[in-house]
Amino acid sequence: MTLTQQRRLVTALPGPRSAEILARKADAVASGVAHSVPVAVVEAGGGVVLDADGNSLIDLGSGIAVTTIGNAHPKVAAAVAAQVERFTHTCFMISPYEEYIAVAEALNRLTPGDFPKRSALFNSGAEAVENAIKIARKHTGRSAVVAFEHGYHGRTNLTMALTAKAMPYKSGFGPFAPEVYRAPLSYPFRDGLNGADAAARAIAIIEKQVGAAELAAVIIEPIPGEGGFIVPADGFLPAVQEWCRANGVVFIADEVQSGFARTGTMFASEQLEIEPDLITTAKGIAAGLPLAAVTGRAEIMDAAHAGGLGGTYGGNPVACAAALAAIDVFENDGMLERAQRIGDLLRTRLEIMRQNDPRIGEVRGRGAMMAIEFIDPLTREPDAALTAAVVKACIGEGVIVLACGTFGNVIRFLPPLTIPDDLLHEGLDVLTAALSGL
Ligand code: PLZ
Repeated sequence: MTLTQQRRLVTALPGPRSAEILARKADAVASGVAHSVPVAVVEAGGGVVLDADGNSLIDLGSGIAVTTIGNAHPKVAAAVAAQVERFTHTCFMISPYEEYIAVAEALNRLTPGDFPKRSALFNSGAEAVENAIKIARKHTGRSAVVAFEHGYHGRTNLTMALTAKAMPYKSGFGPFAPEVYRAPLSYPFRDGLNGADAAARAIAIIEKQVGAAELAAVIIEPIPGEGGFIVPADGFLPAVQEWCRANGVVFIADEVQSGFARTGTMFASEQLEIEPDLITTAKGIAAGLPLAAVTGRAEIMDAAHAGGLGGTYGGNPVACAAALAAIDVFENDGMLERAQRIGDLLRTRLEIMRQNDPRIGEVRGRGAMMAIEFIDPLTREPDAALTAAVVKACIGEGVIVLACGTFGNVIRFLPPLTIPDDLLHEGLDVLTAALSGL
């Protein structure tokens, strides 16, 4: 780690150099592509992000759960450099290479479920989700898909349809892909239901409004990311999965955000006691290079005809080299234990904050995927304005935190697992001070 691990503000944000670059952004980049931290990044690693003016910010977001093993990890940087020297692309559908196959083997081994598996590689989470649905439809010969309230699955046409929240993801971008239906999630803080009752509610709606005979797949994030880190009540996911099994419906877990050691196990599905038929992954898999995958039961994955799956860049050799290095770090450098330890630290600190401030309604999450939900203490109504103000104040003090949640009232913590404890504490100190000033 060459970057000094400290929070250091030498200018207000943005500093003059960042401001110059961001002015060019406003001129050159479509305004629909917004940003939340007013800096231009020049370097990042460990637990910090360095900007063009020399400001060093504490990173509690990992670029939305991507740089889980740390930014520019030396093993990843070395693997990428070596691969770029050998070859950068052949197109796996034209002339295959071992790196892709090794990533597929690793995914088949690491994902939950002791059954024969296959994988296919793509470029982004959305693309993986689209392909999981294609595969499920081909396997079942059915067309309908059920997604859940608070779900986020991407920004392409089919994945916009699967995503629950209209603003900013869908508004004005329709019409959306057909045959997508929505079921209620288990949201213990707001619905008070136990897992069995929440599952019965969802299944009743699926049976009445869609019908198992038409249903190809149910897709769900074990812990919804953009939707607010809502941990479903115990038993909810296993009951939904069991219903899928009994009805020949493909059960897809979208672990794009929750996968790869984030929650303290390699996949959140392990803790939530499910063995998905198919699992979608991306983000953490390649430590910042674009790579995504669908992994699952061999007989489902093999349903697509030869040539039915692919894409020019899917499983690009440079991204695969990064993934193999990252997977080595995940497996051999204590990442699961580190995620658990960060989870304990976050939960302890955030629970103290909650006890001292009734505007924090709940602390929830697993491992290094924790969140706090802000509410009006009298009505329990979501408080998006307070959330936005806290996020803005933290960023202004050099701590990158991300908001999320259907109601915009959740702050999520997704630190890189390489962040030193003292920086994590300092970030939470800044958060505590910001909140008490509002
Ligand atoms: N599935 C569960 O979390 C991406 C979205 C950021 P892509 N989440 C971050 C934004 O505002 O665009 C995500 C996810 C889950 C799918 C996706 C989509 O992954 O790699 O962004 O396509």
